[in-house]
Amino acid sequence: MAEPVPRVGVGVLICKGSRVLIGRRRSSIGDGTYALPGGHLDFGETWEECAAREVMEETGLSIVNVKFAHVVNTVMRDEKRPSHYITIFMRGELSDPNALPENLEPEKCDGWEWVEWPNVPLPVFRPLQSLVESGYKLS
Ligand code: 8DG
Ligand code: MG
Ligand code: MG
Repeated sequence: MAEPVPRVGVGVLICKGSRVLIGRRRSSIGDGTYALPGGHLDFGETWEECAAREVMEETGLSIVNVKFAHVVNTVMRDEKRPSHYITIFMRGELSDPNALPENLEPEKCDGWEWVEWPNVPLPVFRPLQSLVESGYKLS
């Protein structure tokens, strides 16, 4: 098998006042942990495009004012699939403040909920834990 390489993940803080959208992962990486909507950066994509696309694919929500928030480097050797991610965290707001999230990929996520940042339920997905520990503030 080819030597594994670091990959780029994009995690999205969908900000609704002081709350963000969180879901429990169903995946070979971080299974059962709480994470932000997001996914892999596709070839040729901007970070903003990737953030908006993944949020739409996973929640059906449209986001605006998408901006860079933070970046972390995470080596996860102890996962079912050992991996190394550079995670670009982006932030955005709902284009319709009354829109409700849908769980459009139920095989990958148990469901979405709004939580008060930075009080993410445990256990937290490692890259998101690093974001919390960085002291990142929404405002
Ligand atoms: P894709 O392969 O369809 O692009 O993505 P996905 O099916 O949505 O995969 P994902 O597991 O949600 O995201 C891809 C990888 O991105 C994931 O295996 C690990 C990495 N990743 C981070 N941080 C975050 C995060 O905060 N949220 C999400 N969803 N993924 C993240 O490194
Ligand atoms: Mg996805
Ligand atoms: Mg995803």
